[in-house]
Amino acid sequence: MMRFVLCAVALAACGGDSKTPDASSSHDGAAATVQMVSCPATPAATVTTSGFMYSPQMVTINQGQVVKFMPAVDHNVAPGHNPTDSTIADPGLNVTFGATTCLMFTQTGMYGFHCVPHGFNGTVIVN
Ligand SMILES: [Cu+2]
Repeated sequence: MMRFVLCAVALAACGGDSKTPDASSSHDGAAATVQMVSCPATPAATVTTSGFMYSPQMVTINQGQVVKFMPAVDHNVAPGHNPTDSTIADPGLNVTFGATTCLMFTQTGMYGFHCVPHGFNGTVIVN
């Protein structure tokens, strides 16, 4: 009887075929290192928009810290600078128009992002 129960549990654990959202399925095939997380009470930095720019346009944080993005309804956040430069265009660096989204940066580097309809840029430096 115990043996049967253990097998049933194992099957249940392995039987799920639900597809986990995977950033590696993005267009360039790169796995996202920037991850969406629940907003902490005190994020390391907050990026909003002011007119046609991010405010602030550049923030510096430490590895593993979280940036809270709050673009206005007519602006969004997409990976990389426009035009493309040497900043990291991480596929996880995405925020919908007007959405409040917290992103954790788990790797050091200089991450670029931009607003798609307007082309202005922002940068997160992760030390
Ligand atoms: Cu915009």
